[in-house]
Amino acid sequence: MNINWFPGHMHKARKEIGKIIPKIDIIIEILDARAPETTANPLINSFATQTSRLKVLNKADLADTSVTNKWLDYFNAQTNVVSMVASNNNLNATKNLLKILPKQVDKRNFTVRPLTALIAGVPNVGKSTIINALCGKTIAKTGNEPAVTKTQQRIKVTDNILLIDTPGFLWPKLETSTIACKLAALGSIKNTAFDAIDIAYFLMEYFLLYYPQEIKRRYNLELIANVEETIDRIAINCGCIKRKSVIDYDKIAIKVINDFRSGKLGLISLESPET
Ligand SMILES: Nc1nc2c(ncn2[C@@H]2O[C@H](COP(=O)(O)OP(=O)(O)OP(=O)(O)O)[C@@H](O)[C@H]2O)c(=O)[nH]1
Ligand SMILES: [Mg+2]
Repeated sequence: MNINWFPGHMHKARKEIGKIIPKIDIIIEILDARAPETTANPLINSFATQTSRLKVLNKADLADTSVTNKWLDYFNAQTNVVSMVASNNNLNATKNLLKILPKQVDKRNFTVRPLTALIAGVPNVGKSTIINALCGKTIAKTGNEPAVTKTQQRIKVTDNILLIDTPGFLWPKLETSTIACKLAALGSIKNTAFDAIDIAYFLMEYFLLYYPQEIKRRYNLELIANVEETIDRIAINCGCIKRKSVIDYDKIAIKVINDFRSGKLGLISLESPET
């Protein structure tokens, strides 16, 4: 399966980030805690080898906590990288960012020129939401779809800290279909750019391997069969049937994807440092 979604505004966003990198004290890379490796944009590495880096595993409220802890250990063991978790439902965790930031950059007088941090990441990981949480009010536009932020926005969160919100962007060629499927499942690729049925089967194969209990519980299944049969049974249990008893695969696929995205399946991670 080939999913590529790199519209013009992403190309522009990438160029504009490249231009301001020399004026940045630190890059705050927002990752999705459910897939911190897949949501790490390789283009950010390419133009910021010298700039210090803080990785934030956001949406931790949706991820498998034990896996997230493994990711934190994994990243914190790397040189020049500090990582932390953030989530919608734990404001204290997110606000921790303001305490960690000054410790990660070279000391200078921030009252003369504020500490300037660039918030970057793939679409829909929660960059603008984090900025709003830090400000305590809605300043940046957010939305449950990719490519909500279209231009850079500078926001002074304290007298000494300036954050720059940026539009999420991907990279022109997604190397493997696994990467593309995960980005699609997480909502970083526009829904119209992929086939929901492909993504639902991809997810179900993974869930049956790593999270079968969650699938049984959510869809009232007694036994787990193979992927095809499981999707068919779920469709029947959820009433995703068209006329003449034919399964509505589009409808059940969208349901499975949405159940994963919203956390209705439970706390699930799509990758761990070991895999
Ligand atoms: N469950 C959960 N949802 C979150 C969290 N952070 C953000 N969201 C949701 O994720 C969606 C995307 O958030 P945004 O802040 O717009 O994401 P963004 O990274 O700025 O996206 P672009 O501007 O499109 O690149 C919104 O529906 C948010 O409410 C979180 O920690 N937990
Ligand atoms: Mg945004």
